[in-house]
Amino acid sequence: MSLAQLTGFAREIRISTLKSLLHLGFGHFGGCMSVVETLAVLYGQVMRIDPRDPQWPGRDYFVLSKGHAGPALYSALALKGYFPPAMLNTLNQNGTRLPSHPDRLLTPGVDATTGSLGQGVSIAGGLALAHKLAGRANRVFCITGDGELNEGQCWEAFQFIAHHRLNNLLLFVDWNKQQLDGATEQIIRPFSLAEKFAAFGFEATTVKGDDIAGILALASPRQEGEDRPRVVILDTVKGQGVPWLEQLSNSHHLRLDGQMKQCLMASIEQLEAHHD
Ligand SMILES: Cc1ncc(C[n+]2csc(CCOP(=O)(O)OP(=O)(O)O)c2C)c(N)n1
Ligand SMILES: [Mg+2]
Repeated sequence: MSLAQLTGFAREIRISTLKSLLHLGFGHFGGCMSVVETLAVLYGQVMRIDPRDPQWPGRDYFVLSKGHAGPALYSALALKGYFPPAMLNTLNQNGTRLPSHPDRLLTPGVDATTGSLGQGVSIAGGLALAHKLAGRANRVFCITGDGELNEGQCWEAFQFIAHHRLNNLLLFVDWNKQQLDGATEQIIRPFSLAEKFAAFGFEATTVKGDDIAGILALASPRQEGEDRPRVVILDTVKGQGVPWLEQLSNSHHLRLDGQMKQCLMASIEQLEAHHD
């Protein structure tokens, strides 16, 4: 996809995610919005995948370690053709194949079951090691949240990933500066993520989380000899791309009241009216 197409794909993911959450009436709005552009780059351009054959052994793998952003992933998958977009209206309903958090046994295209924060990073490390040991070219992509980094398990996994020189794994941190119950600075101060990752053996780069060209440039495969795994710190805003959500300090999980529904419908209309 061209940059313009990726921008359009991101907008489609954003609209579709907002619609599915509006239909449900509640959900993790803020953290879904902040990963939209990264999902667009990965699913629109970077990952080798075959939506007609979700289990294709040669595919690249994706682990949404911040599993509460599942609805954004589902929209990307539906738009890529893994399943009919109409299924998005079953989000988080009884009997659905789209639970609020991803389940690899339920949803075509979901490679890892996540939602318990910290665990996805370890799963991604294990997948990357398995591919490397087998001499396979599959890559592994993983998105973790900045609040999720409070989990000690993440840092165990990062040591493991760097020790095993898993340069076939690309890690993204959604640095939206907010977690469930407030600002990350207030809850457990993260200090410099880039310096911490560098100390853990990663090559760390920060990019604006809506800079599609910048994210794309950092997602290229590591070259021969570039043994350090790469982490891309996404400088995002919780609620990204939806102005009234960006203003909220509590967009982590919203149960929509009448006024919020109106705001959301207006935002969807604006996004739908916009053409690049
Ligand atoms: C082990 C575990 N503890 C607590 C939770 C509840 N929980 C869900 S999201 C969240 C906050 C995560 O913050 P962050 O990673 O910054 O997410 P984002 O801002 O990207 O939405 C918490 C505490 C969980 N899912 N798993
Ligand atoms: Mg966060």
